[in-house]
Amino acid sequence: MAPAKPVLLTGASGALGRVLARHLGARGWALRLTDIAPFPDALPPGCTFTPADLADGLDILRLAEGCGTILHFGGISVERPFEEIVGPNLRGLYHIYEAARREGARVLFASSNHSIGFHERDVKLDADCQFMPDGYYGLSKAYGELMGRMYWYKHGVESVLVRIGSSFPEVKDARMLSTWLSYGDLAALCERATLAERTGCAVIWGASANSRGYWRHDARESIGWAPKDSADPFAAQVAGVVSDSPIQERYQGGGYTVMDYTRKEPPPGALF
Ligand code: 15L
Repeated sequence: MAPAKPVLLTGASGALGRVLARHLGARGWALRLTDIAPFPDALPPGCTFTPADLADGLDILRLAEGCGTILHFGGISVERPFEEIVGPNLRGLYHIYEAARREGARVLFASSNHSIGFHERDVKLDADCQFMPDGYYGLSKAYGELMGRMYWYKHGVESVLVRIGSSFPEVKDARMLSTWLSYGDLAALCERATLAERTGCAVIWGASANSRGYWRHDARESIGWAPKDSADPFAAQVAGVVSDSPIQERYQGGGYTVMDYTRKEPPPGALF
């Protein structure tokens, strides 16, 4: 089933954007694809691509005109210095939410597990857990989730805030046995987030049905999404693929926690 109104997909030229363009385009969705980089694939029928910079609020307003949902996968998707993050991920997100407010559109925000990356791996987290960003990138995702919440309470803009674990074609290391989100599960989640009658402001863990998962209790039932895949069959292959850093192996955010890490003594127990 295709949504009644066009859907704006930002970050369309990135790995996840391309997966979604292909999957949703094949279902006959009218997608407006955008990215700062050219779209490298053939355009699905009925879809358009318009290059745009998230820094340009007017361009984003124009692109969102008449759209019912914005699938926001644009911006910086890895840890970078603060000055590189601030434009696309903070100011750019403001442009997305202003466009959604003007159109009465829903936003699916591609948040990340790095908004909570400094939680320990042996703790099971619910969606209302404390933000514990593990870098400037994770901090921008926590900000994005809070922006979604503000626009919901203040302006009634609906959001589905998806804390994506690790969305790749395959499970590559032991951590991903907990964090993996298959492309199929990601695409189904975006479908449900768009088609659900109401979402309010929903936080959902973007992970497949991994028995070693770190996360539980979120709003998935309210939008009718349940993951079908699991990292479990990869266990024998990747269980031994771990780093030699006790910090990296201690926290859910893995490798991001040790980037530019300068703390001398490991924190005793919980960090707060
Ligand atoms: C993310 O948020 C990144 O976008 C992705 O490249 C992976 O690093 C992923 O997190 C992860 O934590 O595995």
